[in-house]
Amino acid sequence: MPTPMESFINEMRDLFLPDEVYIMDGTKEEAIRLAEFAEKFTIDGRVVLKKLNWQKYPNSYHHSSNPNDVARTEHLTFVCTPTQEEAGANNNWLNPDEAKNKMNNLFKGAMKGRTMYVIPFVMGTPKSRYAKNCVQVTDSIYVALSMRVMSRIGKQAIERIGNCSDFFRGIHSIGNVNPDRRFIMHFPQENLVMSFGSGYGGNALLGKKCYSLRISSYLGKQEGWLAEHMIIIGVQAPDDKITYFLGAFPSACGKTNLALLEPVLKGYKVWTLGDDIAWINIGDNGKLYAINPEAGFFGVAPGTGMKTNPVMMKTLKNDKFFPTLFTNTAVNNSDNTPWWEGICDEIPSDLTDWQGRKYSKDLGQPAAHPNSRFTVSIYNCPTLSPEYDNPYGVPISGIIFGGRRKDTIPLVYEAKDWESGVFIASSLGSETTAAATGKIGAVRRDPMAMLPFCGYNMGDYFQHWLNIGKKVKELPKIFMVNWFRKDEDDKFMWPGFRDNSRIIKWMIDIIEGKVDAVESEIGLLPRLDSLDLAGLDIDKEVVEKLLKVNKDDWKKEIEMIEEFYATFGDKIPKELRNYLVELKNRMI
Ligand code: SAT
Ligand code: MN
Repeated sequence: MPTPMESFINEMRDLFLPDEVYIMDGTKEEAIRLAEFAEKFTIDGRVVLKKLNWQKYPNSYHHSSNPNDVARTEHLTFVCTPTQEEAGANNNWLNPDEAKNKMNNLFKGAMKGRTMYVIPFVMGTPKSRYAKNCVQVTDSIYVALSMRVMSRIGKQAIERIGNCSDFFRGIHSIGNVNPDRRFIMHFPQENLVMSFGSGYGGNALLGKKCYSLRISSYLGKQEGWLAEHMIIIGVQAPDDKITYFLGAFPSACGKTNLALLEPVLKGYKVWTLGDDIAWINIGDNGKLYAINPEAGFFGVAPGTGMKTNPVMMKTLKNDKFFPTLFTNTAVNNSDNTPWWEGICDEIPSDLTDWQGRKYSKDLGQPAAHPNSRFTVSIYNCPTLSPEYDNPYGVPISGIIFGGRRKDTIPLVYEAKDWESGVFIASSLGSETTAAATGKIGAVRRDPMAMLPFCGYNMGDYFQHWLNIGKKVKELPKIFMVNWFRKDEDDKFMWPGFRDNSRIIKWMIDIIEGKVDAVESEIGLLPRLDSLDLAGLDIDKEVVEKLLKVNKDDWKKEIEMIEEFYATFGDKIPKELRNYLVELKNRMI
């Protein structure tokens, strides 16, 4: 009798008709062999991997994708629940049978002449009861190698799966990278994702957003836990005590920089546990514990440099894990290293842009694609927390939400209780930047930074958050931050980056009851003298402005939140609707 995993592989072989089936064992030798093969192998007329300078960037390769395939395609991403209501206004929906027919037609024979890579993997450290078993098939060697970096693949997963049929099934083929035949279909009820026509990270590394957020958020709802788009950090204070935080930020708010922060404050240190996804469970003692299901960073390259994120630069140059991949970055030909805008101040003279053309400033385009990425093991990270592989996860004392807002939202405030914290998170907004499509500067609502990643109706999701709050014994404190407030001259008032550690210190002091806060209409604000601003050149008046709650701004904010809530109809929990009414009354 074949095991359920073997049956799945057989079924996939019969569907895709590959020339060969290769089951990954997850060893370094295997990865080296596959990478060497990928250096000679072409897809779409492009060599899959090009070796970079290993003296400067050990184990590194460059990959260019099809120019039509450089980001997640939200409009082609579907949640296929039995009813549309389950998927909610936050998801594109298709009937599951219709979706499967469509995908099976695309999949039929799609791997003729190709190898089907079978990737057994575990999300989370295999020893953990919170970890989940998964199997992905793919015909992309780039995807197969990326999955080795981002998760625990191979033998350890095969052993964990054993004879079980309870594992996530991820079915992927890059097809012929045709944007008209590109779909990412989620079937939460069946623990299944089907993806066709894209080789890009979030569309193709199915353990990442597809499984660890969309499918897992649904599982979490069923099983009483949370799958969140959050960083996990431990902040060590001068007394050596470590306080663990989660943090959720929409894109372009410096989320990864915070995950790898070097605090400006003496005696403080940030330990990194995750930069993107947290699975949060209620531990045996009734407190919240978080694990990072991933094993690597899939980060945006542009803007990453020694000034903005020195720890990430060191991570990228570390030689611990094979391989490190750079996708759609430029290449500096003088020393064969990856290059992108923001890595340093000077533009090298001999640069190849992300599409393989000789770079010239006159083209008026960046050399690296704005969404170019690095894929690097978390074990390369010099600030990796010793608790990263702890099967129970780390106990969470604070949850930080943040957005990019030039006005309205103070530098920091604390939610009075869990419910108001859920309200703050549910109405999280951030201004769009040039990197995102659409109007620059418009406020886009992105509850819990989960809008594109919640695999079920967002109204039910808010209710699930409220329910978790009722079950947890010692709830973490919830904070809202805004590093991006501007003055009348359109200048940022707060320095940001390493100075954000001053705000984290205040949070730790609040958690430990060392300082108290001032009540306001929106929550609890810091007292001016409880912020550690030593050595920072900032006027008292500026800090006062940073912390100001302006009622006129808030009246507009509340109107916008009302409009946003309306898109979910009567699915918004009554606790949140009531809170909004109370807030409105406080602004009169
Ligand atoms: O491609 S991912 O979804 O993993 C990253 C992103 O686009 O946010
Ligand atoms: Mn993300």
